Amino acid sequence: MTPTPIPPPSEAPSPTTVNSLLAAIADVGADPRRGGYSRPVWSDAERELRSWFLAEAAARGLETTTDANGVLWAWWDLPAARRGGSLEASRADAVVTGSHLDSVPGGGAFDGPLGVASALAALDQLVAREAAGALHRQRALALAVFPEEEGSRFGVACLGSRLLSGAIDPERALALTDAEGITLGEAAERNGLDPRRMGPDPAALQSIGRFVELHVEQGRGLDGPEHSGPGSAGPALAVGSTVLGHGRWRLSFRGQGNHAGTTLMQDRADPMVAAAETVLAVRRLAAARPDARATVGRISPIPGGTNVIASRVDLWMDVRHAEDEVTAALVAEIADSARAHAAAEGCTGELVEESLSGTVHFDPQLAATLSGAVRRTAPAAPLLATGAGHDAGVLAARVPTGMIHVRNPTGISHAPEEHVEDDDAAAGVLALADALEELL
Ligand code: HGY
Ligand code: MN
Ligand code: MN
Ligand code: MN
Repeated sequence: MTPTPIPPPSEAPSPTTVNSLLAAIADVGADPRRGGYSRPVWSDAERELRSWFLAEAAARGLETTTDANGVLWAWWDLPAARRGGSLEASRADAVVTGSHLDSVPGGGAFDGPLGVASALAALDQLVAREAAGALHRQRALALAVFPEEEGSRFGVACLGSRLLSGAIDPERALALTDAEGITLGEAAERNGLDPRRMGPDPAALQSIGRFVELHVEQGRGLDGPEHSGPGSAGPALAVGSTVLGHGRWRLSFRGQGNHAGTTLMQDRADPMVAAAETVLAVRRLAAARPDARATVGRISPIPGGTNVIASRVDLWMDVRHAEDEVTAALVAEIADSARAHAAAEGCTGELVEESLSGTVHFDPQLAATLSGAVRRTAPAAPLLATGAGHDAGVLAARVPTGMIHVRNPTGISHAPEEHVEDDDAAAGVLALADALEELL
């Protein structure tokens, strides 16, 4: 059941609209088995969130479209009298804000939806300011929702923004498969898109004069236990400075499938053992490089029977570091270790790169503008380097892009404990509205 849209407040909108917006979707995609939310792209849950966003946007009189790559757009156009040309021309060089609605398996309530809800709530602020004669904007504003930001279904993060901006070969993207073997092309077609039209979208890129993504802080950068403990007086907001370079690799170990009861220990070529040794090596090798992060979050034995020695084991690795050369060197070290552990078990080991993004430095001028605006609400707002990837990190390669991060007192993300206090969410809305006003 799609939640009924919350009508925008009649009086001067309260900045806490964001919390009631999030409350309206609090049950969508809840995952009792894992905890938190599981909202893979084009799942029933994510489709319900898309409908929620489109209804909220329509309730605000925004014209909504879905582009060839499945990105949702909601337009707050310039009044006709101020366009100085066609509607289409007025949508070039617009200001765009938004985020994503898909989640990791068992993810938190805020990663993605906070940015989308805050964009709707900030729009309410700006509409009220324009109605009161306090905002004289020169540009259109668009709210955008990017599909498959987490890469949880098809394995490559920020797939929507990569396709739109030409950061991934469309043929390669369309051939990516999910756990059921469904390709991105097939899933897109089932959801009303034409795979032949998916890929670089110059018109959409031209629309994005500036892109600002508000996002929950996903580590301890603002207010985690190591800094000042929950509820401290630390800054509620930060402005993004960089996004850590990161990549995903698949390691495949092949051995000899066999019977768990009849195969003596000395007669085995067990890829699960090679994989387990490699998981430990990943931690040891990453810990030896300051500020490197390497994670094995997913492992899959084939055939996967309790009384069966696996014939193959795939594990997926996420490696990140501020210097791309360090990421490359660490991955090479891990690959060597994997091949050595495989050989020691009479198995083979293979490394396949699935995605790689270099470290992104946001547009300094835009970051300065955002800082000036954000510090009206949060005077101590620092610049923050984030270890989390974002659509903003992908778009930054093509258009001036910035981020606003909102305090997460638990310092935990991609898990049910991810949290944002109501007051901090409200501060984020005000800061986003002020920042957008500067850009409009
Ligand atoms: O993986 C990331 O950093 C992001 O949440 N997609
Ligand atoms: Mn996110
Ligand atoms: Mn995420
Ligand atoms: Mn993101």
